[in-house]
Amino acid sequence: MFITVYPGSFDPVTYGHLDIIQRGAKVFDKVIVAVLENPSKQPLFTVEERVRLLVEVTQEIENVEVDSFDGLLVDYMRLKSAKTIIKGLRAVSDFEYELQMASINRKLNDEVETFFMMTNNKYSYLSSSIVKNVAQYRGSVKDLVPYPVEKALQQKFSS
Ligand code: COD
Repeated sequence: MFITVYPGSFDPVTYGHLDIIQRGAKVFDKVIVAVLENPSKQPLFTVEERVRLLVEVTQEIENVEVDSFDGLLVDYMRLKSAKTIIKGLRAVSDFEYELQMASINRKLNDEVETFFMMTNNKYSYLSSSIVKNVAQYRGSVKDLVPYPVEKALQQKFSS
């Protein structure tokens, strides 16, 4: 069975992420969407909230599992018996960072292979940060994130 891990912050999940998950699920037997629990970052959503939203928006894709992890990605992958990582690429700026990440992950475990999926042109400008920015100033995020995320953002910024 070909298990792949799609790691990220997903703070929150956007249509750009979801597109990568849907396409990844067509290529691999199982996609584990792994939310990083990063104590050095100050996320808008807790890890539990991010996992819950991901579960909700991926519930119709049979071979997708949502989980969270902390520490090194390669250690988490060993735990899950996964040998591949999928990442999304939007622009050249993503490439530099992702090349560095793929190289260090390979250095830490030379059996790990990173696969890159080009962004869907519709979502090439989309990031969680942009979504949070728009939502914070009460702009419409309807076309940027699934409905449960839109609602969760409204709740965050109204409280
Ligand atoms: N279209 C296509 N892809 C997209 C889009 C979009 N619109 N938006 C985001 N993506 C892709 C990103 O390129 C990325 O591949 C993925 O989706 C997740 O994005 P984010 O922004 O939610 O998550 P990141 O980039 O903050 O996640 C970073 C990781 C958690 C993957 C990374 O920090 C990590 O692996 N940390 C674990 C510690 C570790 O092992 N570090 C390596 C050794 S130092």
